[in-house]
Amino acid sequence: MNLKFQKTAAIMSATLATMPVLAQKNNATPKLPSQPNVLIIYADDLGYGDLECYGAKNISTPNVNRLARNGVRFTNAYAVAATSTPSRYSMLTGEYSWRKPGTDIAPGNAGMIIRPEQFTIADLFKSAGYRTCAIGKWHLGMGDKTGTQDWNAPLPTALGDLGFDYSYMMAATADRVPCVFIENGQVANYDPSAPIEVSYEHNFPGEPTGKDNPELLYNLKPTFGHDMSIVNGISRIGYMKGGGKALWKDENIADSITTHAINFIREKKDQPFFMYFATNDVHVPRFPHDRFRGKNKMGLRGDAIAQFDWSVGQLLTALEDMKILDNTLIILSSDNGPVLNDGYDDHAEELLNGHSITGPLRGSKYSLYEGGTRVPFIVHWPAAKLKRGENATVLSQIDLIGSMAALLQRPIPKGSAPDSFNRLGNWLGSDMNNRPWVVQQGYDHTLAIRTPEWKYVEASTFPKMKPRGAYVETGCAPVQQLFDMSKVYEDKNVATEHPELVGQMHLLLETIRNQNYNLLPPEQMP
Ligand code: NG6
Ligand code: CA
Repeated sequence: MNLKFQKTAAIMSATLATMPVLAQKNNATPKLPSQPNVLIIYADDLGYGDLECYGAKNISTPNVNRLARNGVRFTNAYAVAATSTPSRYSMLTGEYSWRKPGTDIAPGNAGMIIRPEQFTIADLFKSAGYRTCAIGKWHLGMGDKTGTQDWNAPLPTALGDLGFDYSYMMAATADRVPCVFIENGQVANYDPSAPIEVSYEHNFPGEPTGKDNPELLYNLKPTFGHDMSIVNGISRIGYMKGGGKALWKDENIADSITTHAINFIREKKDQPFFMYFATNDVHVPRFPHDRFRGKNKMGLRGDAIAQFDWSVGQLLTALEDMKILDNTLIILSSDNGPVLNDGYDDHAEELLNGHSITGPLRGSKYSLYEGGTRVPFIVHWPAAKLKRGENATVLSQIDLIGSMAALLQRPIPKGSAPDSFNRLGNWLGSDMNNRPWVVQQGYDHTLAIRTPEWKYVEASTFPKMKPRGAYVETGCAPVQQLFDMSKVYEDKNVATEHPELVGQMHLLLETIRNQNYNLLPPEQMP
């Protein structure tokens, strides 16, 4: 790696960096069919080893297999962070979450973290004449200010202000209140006989909790945390009152979001659509519908993977029925790595039966090791005649906006999506040049950077094992770590053997952290 910053290169890159993404270094893209529908299928906590097409043996995922068989299946693709909120924030805005305070795991009453004035992926598609929608798990705040929402009225600001024409979302996660869907900024199926109140500070008088009323937990019990309000026989994080008919039933969430997604697609076939379909599967509480139960030997976590695969199949069938599958670009991935015990007694660990949730990778959700952010990533677009099969190109979800801007031939407003580059050729499998580096964010704000050959984890005082909740490796260490990426499992820190390389990787990370893309030598420019 050459990190001698040459002045001319710096000046050249400085000029490039101020231009819209379209004008930036553009990796080779083939001639493409115009105006494809774009469907992002975004699983929650689905691991690198959790799908049959990524080597899983105990579970069958025929619908995802079909996507992989007829598409490109990536083996070095990364979510930006090892947890949901920062990962989603980064992907939808093209700005690294670690630049923006307030992007850590959000409570269900968080105010909108992406602000209306920010440019999002949905704004981009809208500017190109697409119908846009978001369905499923949001986890990026709704309403103006944390804790001030009146859930009984239309929220003053919601996804409509971020470019989504239609939205049907859980405010946060299934393990956080409020346990209702928000449709276009209002509680769906609102029940006026049961006004909704939400607090992350105190319970409401007379309301049972998992802590005090474990006898009411007829569906799932917590293993840690998750012992506040009880909805559908499952205790959650946070307190809520009311909801009545609007409260979700966990076993129906996949059906509900899949139906809403298909309805949206069917509504108007003559205009292209962009859909962000973010599943609750396979996040906790894992409580899939009965018809997915007991068909694999991994218990509820396996059943949730089967349910995810079913949702994928339903979408494929609907697109096929409407004869639009051919010109729909589908990207399937996950927001972060997988985890076993994340707070509910679903026996995920005991029932593994030899399954590895991260395949050959070290670490898991919350970790800076590869299992935290290296995720399944499949691209499917029959009309574009992509080069099918396995593809080892290094990619990051941060480049979603930059790459879609190139696809749509639309500019990105100056100053927006500052960290997102056009890697469309990579994403479609036509350009095999790796992204020169990928930045990974762990549970805290410690960062790692991976080049195709090496991975550097900065020194951190954060504990080696996550101190609360899931007991997993954070990847943090008080010393700098360097791993040779030709060895898949990161078990040998070789930092002391390569001090010069450590220095270069550290400098590269600092250059990116300071957003000095203009100082990167051309070969390090994404
Ligand atoms: C943690 C929760 C965990 C999960 C996670 C968010 C506890 C003890 N643990 O704080 O269960 O909800 O947040 O997961 O409450 S994520 O995939 O949405 O980031
Ligand atoms: Ca997640």
